[in-house]
Amino acid sequence: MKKERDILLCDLDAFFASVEQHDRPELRGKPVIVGGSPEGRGVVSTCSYEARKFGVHSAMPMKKALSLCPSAIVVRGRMSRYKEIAGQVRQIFECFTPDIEVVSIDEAYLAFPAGEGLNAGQVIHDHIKKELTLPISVGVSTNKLLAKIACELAKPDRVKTLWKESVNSKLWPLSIRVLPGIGPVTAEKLNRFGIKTVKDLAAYPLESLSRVLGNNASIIHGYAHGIDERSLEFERDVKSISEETTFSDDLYDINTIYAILLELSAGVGYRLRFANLTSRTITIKLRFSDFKTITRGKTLPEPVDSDSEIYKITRALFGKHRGKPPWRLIGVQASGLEEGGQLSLLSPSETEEKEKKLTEARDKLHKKYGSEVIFQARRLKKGK
Ligand code: TTP
Ligand code: MG
Repeated sequence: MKKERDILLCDLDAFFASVEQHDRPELRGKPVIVGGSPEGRGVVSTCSYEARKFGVHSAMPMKKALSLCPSAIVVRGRMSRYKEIAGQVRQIFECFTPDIEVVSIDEAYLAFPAGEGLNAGQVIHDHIKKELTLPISVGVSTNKLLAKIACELAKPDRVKTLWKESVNSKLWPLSIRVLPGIGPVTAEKLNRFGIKTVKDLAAYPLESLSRVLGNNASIIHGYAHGIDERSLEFERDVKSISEETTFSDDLYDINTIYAILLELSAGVGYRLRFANLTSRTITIKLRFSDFKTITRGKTLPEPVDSDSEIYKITRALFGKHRGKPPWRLIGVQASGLEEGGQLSLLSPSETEEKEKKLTEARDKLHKKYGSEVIFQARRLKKGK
């Protein structure tokens, strides 16, 4: 039998916007939108809760956002800063448990022994408020689904539980859209059968539901009853680690691509080392403006985990397969994972020197190009 554990979902509130408000006190209490420029095809990455009152939300065209909230202050994204803070948040999580599944840049599931979840959630919440002065919401339950929904109910800046016993009173009144796997299209389909709330879905016979939802019906029906068998995927169990970035505008500049590749490589490298893994196959993913998407990989004689090695490979792969600009998305994936760190053929001082140079190069590129690139997609993706 599976061991009962408490599961927490920790998700920072209005993450990019909160970091901007943290770093620039004059933005606090104001509607702040992080995203691309209103000219062109800029979209909202996220916005502060003050802006959400006006109906602004992620992925909305910036033009529309500003027509809803003309007083909003628009800030271009600073991905390296958000990543830095995400790293600090993760370090805090690591102080409390090694069992962490990172879902996205600002969201992670944490597991605790049964009965300890609520206390852990409160302590983590308070710790992040105190150490980083950032708002975070924490959902506590015994599975991922209920922890996630508890977190939605907790937002902003609180800790909430949603135990199985409260499914009828707290989950059932909600829209079916809260359930994973139910996007706008599926919701619309279900609405046509009179299924609007989670309660409607829970009461709907599974057999009939299968005719509408196919193979996913029993899992989603289970969700409607608060049942979720998904286990946490710790980095030590995953088969690949990847990060990718979609640009809000088509990107033509090759140096910006190099800067992004460097950052993605460093992100993947960090996560490999964090999980004490090395990778034998490094792959890049490229999407062109016509949405054609390619992946090209290289399998290595010796596995790697260092930022500089990964960057070198991705840069060479990009050079060979870059095709015709502009580009819409770029991603880096490490697969062929093996336990244990990379054996360095260099002496420690040589390695240090190499890493130092790399960091300097990264900082230089950032200064020059960083602010021109708006990251609109969820950046941290876990491969399967
Ligand atoms: P989310 O956690 O989905 O959103 P959020 O933290 O801004 O707000 P909430 O309080 O609802 O959690 O995403 C985390 C960050 O990822 C967000 O701050 C910006 C970025 N992001 C985008 O760039 N584009 C998107 O479409 C979404 C959803 C997020
Ligand atoms: Mg968030």
